Amino acid sequence: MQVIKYVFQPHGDDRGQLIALEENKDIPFCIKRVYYMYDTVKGVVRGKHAHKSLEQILVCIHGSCKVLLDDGREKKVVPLEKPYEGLYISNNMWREMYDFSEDAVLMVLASDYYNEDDYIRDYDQFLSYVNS
Ligand code: T46
Repeated sequence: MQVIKYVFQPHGDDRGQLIALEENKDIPFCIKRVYYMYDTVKGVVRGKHAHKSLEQILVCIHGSCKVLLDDGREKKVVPLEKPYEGLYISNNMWREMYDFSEDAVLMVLASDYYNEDDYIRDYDQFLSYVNS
């Protein structure tokens, strides 16, 4: 499995840092939705699903967390701890986000609107789906 992590170019000056993300340029798809999670309860595991067609980029803009990626054959753990790094998650990829620091803010840029029908929330169903 190839892990795709983008390193965004900050526009830094003597005031600090600024990162701009443009669709189809810094982000490899049209951004239809942005959401973020914060105040994540210690020990919690979020995600635990895959998407049939959604593509996303995860950026931990504050604090840190880990992301488990699973394509049905191989699993990889990717730490997210820099506000200038973005983890690309393709469709057909099981993901779990965990080990959130208390101050973590995880922002997600998504290629489509929220659609519950795009989710595969059962792991065995995911395995059948990707192996079919
Ligand atoms: C994903 C990972 C990285 C909405 O109403 N609109 C939205 O756009 C989203 C993402 C969620 N919701 C509602 C649905 C649930 O009632 O917010 C609640 C929590 O969503 P969920 O349990 O799906 O959150 P996570 O953290 O398990 O997963 C989310 C995304 O849903 C998912 O697409 O890939 O983050």
